[in-house]
Amino acid sequence: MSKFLIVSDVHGDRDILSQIIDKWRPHVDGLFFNGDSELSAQDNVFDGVSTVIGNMDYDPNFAESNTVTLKDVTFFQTHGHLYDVRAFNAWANLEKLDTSAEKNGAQIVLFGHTHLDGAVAYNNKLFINPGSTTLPKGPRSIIGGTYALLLVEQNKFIVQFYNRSHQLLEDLTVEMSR
Ligand SMILES: [Mn+2]
Repeated sequence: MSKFLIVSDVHGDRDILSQIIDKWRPHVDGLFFNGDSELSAQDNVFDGVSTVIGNMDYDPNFAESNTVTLKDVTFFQTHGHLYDVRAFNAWANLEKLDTSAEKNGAQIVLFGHTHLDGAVAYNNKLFINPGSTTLPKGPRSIIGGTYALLLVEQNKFIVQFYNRSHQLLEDLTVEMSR
């Protein structure tokens, strides 16, 4: 089994980002940050982390998107603002993301921007938004912020969501066959 950490939209909350990465780095096969850190791309919190630029980031050294293959899984990662992702219909407006993911041969699509956590299977891909650790929106904002882990098993993908105290939010787990 392989495991990947996915965090997004910390909006300057470097402490929680550094805490999450320190906690999970020894246990995962890849680390992703989906944009809107408001930090420098060279910040050492991003050592070994795949990052992208968000609409609130001003360091041009962040990539607009990344296609990364780790442990036989191909990820397409981007913030979402360049792909028409919007909060009001976050899970119904995935066409642009899907087209780019398809072109890049990705099975997993990682994004952020909406600050709404969730994972949805669409067009044979798994779309994952870890939510925001710091400025959560929507009905689950009462949780106070979320991030995600992707577990890749032989026949399925499992997405788990965690709160800022690193507690598993079991009810939010999403599975998709592989
Ligand atoms: Mn944001």
